[in-house]
Amino acid sequence: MTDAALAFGSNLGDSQGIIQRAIHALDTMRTIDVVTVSSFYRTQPWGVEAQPDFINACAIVKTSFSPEELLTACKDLERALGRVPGERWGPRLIDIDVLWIEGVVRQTDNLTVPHPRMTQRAFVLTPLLEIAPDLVVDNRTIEEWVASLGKDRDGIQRLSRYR
Ligand code: PH2
Ligand code: MG
Ligand code: MG
Repeated sequence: MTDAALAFGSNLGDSQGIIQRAIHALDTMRTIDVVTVSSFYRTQPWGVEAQPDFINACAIVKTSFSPEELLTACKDLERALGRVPGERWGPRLIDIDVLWIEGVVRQTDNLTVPHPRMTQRAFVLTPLLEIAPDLVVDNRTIEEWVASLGKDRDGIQRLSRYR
């Protein structure tokens, strides 16, 4: 089993409920164990600003999937939960991103790991800081990446702890 970090985002519908369903569905798979889940955070939309606030969370999992299989499982689950194609950076029912996989650095058409924007995005780093502050990505810990964000973390609000 390999450690991996996943990010969840939603800004349509019952966002907390749908992220909970996504995490539960992943944990039910024989090939994935969910180890730790962050709190939910309310975050201001990045990229396209005229859209509802997002709910974001992160999880650490153990998986026997290959990187491509893990990505496919996440994309299939997004569809099963009702995600339909939409605008880039725009509103979405559920987004599940593969952030990091232990020992894996790769760039293919489908999958770039570590996620190319994870070290710049407060909505990813803030939940990840809660559950994996010492995780090293691109030679720096999550704690160090968070420190480099400065005031970009303003406007991020921690909501309830995951149950
Ligand atoms: N996801 C995006 C675009 N913008 N903004 C926030 N706050 N949270 C997200 O998860 C997010 C976003 C595309 O994946
Ligand atoms: Mg995303
Ligand atoms: Mg995505």
